[in-house]
Amino acid sequence: MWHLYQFPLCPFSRKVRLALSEKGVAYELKREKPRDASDSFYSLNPAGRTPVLHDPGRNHVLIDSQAICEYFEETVDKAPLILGSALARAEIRRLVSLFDESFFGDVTGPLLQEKMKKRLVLRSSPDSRVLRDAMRLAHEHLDYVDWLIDNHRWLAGAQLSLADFAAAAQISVADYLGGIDWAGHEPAHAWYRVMKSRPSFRPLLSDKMEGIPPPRDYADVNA
Ligand SMILES: N[C@@H](CCC(=O)N[C@@H](CS)C(=O)NCC(=O)O)C(=O)O
Repeated sequence: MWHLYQFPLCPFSRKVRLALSEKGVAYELKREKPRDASDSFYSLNPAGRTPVLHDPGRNHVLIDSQAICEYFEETVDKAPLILGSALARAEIRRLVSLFDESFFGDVTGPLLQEKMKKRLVLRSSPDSRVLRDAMRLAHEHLDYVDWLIDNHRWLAGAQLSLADFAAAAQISVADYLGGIDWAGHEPAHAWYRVMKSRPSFRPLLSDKMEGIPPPRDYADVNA
């Protein structure tokens, strides 16, 4: 059985949880605090970052959400997530990287720093200027999601793909931290409601970070 080392608001671990669940791969969650992790976690990943997937029986270790998702894409036939022609697969990977890097760098990362790390680790107040900037940039990213959904059924085209799960994973963490305002983003909001109502999403929505309650509508699939 695979063990997934993660914490509830790690968007990259959420992306892996969604992909594993869609593909029907069984795993057990192991809670880890990046940068304040146990020695056994550092021995699996000296970089101290989540997610890490470990199969203790075979001593296989997979690190990095994209490497993990690609591994299961290559080894599990069920529910292909990087699919279609070479051109279509390149578009899926482009969008995954856009959300993993730009959305995380602009929105999820600053929100996690200001609303989670400062509260739980540094015991300081969030910087309202950083929060305002993150929310402004979230609107710009959601404008792009609106445009994609106005032009295709799913983010990367006609098929549900890893691009949708990578984006929804980032957005779900930003939403938990109060950084998403759906006003003016009806196409993106309708797409996100569909993502939220997938069975693979349910366990994520019920997961809580102690000391940081989510907004009232966060787990409501109709909200
Ligand atoms: N590219 C990596 C990013 C992983 C990452 O940044 N994880 C964060 C938690 S969400 C982390 O462990 N941060 C601690 C650190 O960078 O020291 C992936 O996709 O897995």
